[in-house]
Amino acid sequence: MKSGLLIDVKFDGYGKYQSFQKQMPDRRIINWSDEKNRPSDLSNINYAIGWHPDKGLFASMPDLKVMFSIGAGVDHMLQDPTLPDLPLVRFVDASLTSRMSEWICLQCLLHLRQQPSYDRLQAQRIWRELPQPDASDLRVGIMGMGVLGQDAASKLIALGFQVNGWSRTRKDLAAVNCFEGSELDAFLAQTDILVGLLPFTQETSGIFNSELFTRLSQSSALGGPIFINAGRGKSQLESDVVLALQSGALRGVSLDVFEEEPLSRESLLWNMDNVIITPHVASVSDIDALALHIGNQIERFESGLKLQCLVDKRAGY
Ligand code: NDP
Ligand code: OXD
Repeated sequence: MKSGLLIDVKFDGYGKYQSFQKQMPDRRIINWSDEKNRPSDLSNINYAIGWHPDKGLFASMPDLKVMFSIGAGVDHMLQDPTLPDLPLVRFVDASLTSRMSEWICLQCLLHLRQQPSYDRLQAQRIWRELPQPDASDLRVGIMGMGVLGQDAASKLIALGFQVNGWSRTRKDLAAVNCFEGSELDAFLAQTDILVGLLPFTQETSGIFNSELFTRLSQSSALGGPIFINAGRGKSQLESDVVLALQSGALRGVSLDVFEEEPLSRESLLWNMDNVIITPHVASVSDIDALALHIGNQIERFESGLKLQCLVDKRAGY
């Protein structure tokens, strides 16, 4: 039996843990959420998977060599100040990427085609045609041009939108007007639909706020800027989002992520016009794909190859 892989994630259903055993039949798989069967001896466990791992757990594993995040984001994992100084691999996968692009394209199309307004009219049994701009009249600005941002950009372009991208380092992408960190002003001034696909770090904390919303283009064919966020909730100030919707600084919003999850039942956002809420499901990790990814990375590591999808812990993503 090969060294152990500890899973400190509460998956719903035993079958999800079985995916890892099927993928790695000769490895000892330890399900940490099965409290009754937790081993008391954590030696000879070289790998650990987490999302929001128990504080200090990974630090208490004497033979740990590589840590894995079950998601693309690693902010939860980096919250543990005792996290050992070991390689941290995040989840990058075709199914995760295309699911996110589906959600982003869906939200852009819902706002383009005024679906929230049609939903309200339908509820009142009113037959009324609303203005219908072309996708090509609208500039989608994506903040975060990593794996997910770049894929969403190419699919939005295929739908006819104009696409701008902003990231810490400038990208060179066909058909996307790319901006780097210091060019945020110019980027925002050319953005009608703002898409957040940023990781949560010290720099991105609260970045989507009133001051930023007022810098968005005021000449949108939709009558005002739209804000869409599927990155992390703590990058947005929800009280500012509400104020911006009330003042008209934002015309519509789609949010998949929130400062506190689940979103409080008291939040004003639930009942506001032109607000679409989904419960952090824009792109859920497929467990079979995750098990395959982790199995492949362990195989690479054990054959002396470089790990892929490594996190830069100092940058925070
Ligand atoms: P990547 O690491 O591939 O991309 C992150 C992008 O953000 C990069 O372009 C990076 O710039 C940019 N960035 C980071 N910090 C800054 C900054 N301070 N200023 C400007 N740009 C910055 O991540 P992914 O695309 O794979 O994922 C993005 C995020 O999406 C995840 O971290 C996670 O939070 C979220 N997510 C949400 C899901 C959901 O279901 N809602 C599902 C999956 C992910 P540069 O390229 O220069 O490094
Ligand atoms: C992720 C997420 O980071 O689902 O993968 O939020």
